[in-house]
Amino acid sequence: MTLDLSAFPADFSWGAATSAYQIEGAVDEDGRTPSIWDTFAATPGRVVAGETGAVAVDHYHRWSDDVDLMAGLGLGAYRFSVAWPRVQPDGVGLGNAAGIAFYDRLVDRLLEKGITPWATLYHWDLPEVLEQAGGWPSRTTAYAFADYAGIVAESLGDRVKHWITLNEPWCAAFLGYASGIHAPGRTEPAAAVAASHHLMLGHGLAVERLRATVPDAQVGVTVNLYPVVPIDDSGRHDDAVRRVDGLMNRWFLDPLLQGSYPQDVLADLAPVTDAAFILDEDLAAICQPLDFLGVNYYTRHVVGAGLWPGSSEVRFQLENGMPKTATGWDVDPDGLVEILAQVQRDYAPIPIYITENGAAFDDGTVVDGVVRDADRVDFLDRHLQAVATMRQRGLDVRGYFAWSLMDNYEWAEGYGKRFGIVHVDYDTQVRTPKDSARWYASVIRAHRDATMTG
Ligand code: IFM
Repeated sequence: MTLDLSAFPADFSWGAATSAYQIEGAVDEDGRTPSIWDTFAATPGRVVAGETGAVAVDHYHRWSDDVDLMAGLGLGAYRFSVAWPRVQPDGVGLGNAAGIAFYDRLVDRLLEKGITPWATLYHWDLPEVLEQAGGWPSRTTAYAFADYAGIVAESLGDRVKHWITLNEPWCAAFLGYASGIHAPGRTEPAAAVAASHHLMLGHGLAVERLRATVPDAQVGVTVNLYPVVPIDDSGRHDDAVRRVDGLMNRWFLDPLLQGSYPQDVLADLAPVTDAAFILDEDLAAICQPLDFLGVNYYTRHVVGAGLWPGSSEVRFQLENGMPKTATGWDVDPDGLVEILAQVQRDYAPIPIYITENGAAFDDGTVVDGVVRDADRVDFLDRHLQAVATMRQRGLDVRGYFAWSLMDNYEWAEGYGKRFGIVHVDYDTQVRTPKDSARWYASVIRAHRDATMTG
């Protein structure tokens, strides 16, 4: 282990994360209606091998064993997401008691086991009925999201004190509505920009509901951040860096934390949209005081200017000599230091939680109850060391959630990419902690022992 545990305070949160559509299955039980992911996954050609989350890892039925599994690993916190179409099947109006009851049971059991529940309100499963009404490009979806947040807060807020409004709004907006590789699969750049704005507006309105309903709540939002660097130091690629950093990082961080959109990105977007959907009062609504910022980190982007002189078109360099995960992403723990340093440099101090970090690798199979995943152990070790480094540099990082607790449905990649620290046999649903889960449990134990005796 390269990890220096002395950098982590006694109350550091050691967690793991999942999301509803990726693990629950049971898509038509107890009143749940389709989400955009049910529709998307059922559309031929959208997901590798046509796989869907209809069964996923059957967590909807196996939640109790799964909580035992978490307790066995010594997790102090569990980040899950609430399925909007389970809790409010019509996307508007009343909550669905049977759907809410599932999260009631889950939360109660987590608390019984001494595991702090962290609820994410939106991890990409918009009720299909709301997409039919316009989806996130429509302003009404932001208001609907606030109402849904109110329902969940009223149901769980007596016990859940840690809330994340959105997971990775960049993905929801730009993969969902621009590239179309995620649900709902639209390829409308202007709509994607509107979607990003309405997601953030929905966040701001949801924060108000959460605060009104759960006065002692810790409320934040999770963004996926990437350090962006040029292909070379010639200076030729600086504008490409600015553009990609602008749209992937600053487009979200600036309004959420500073109450303004980056002017350079608005200018970049001018050929795509006049941004008339941004109303005067919106930025104040978006920029709510937050208790923490959730950061998901997976990799960096290496970018260059277009292939012909004077072109502003950005290209991503994929073959750059870095080791890769099974999804083809660079393994780059230094990138976590860099992006956290960027947040520390550019924004007012705010507590940070790493709400996702992890990697897909082509793990071995289960042999005698063991799964060897040395790549993942090394990955987690080095990324946690990056967190330690930033703590030593004064950044207030308060917790870390491994992505993911268990193998699950990796969106358009289907089940082929395994991110879990716990292996799932998709035929039998048997869970087997991988070496990485055992390693993570040993880190948590060692930290607990050191801070109790120290
Ligand atoms: O599986 C996803 C998760 O849903 C959101 N963040 C990235 C993970 C890996 O791709």
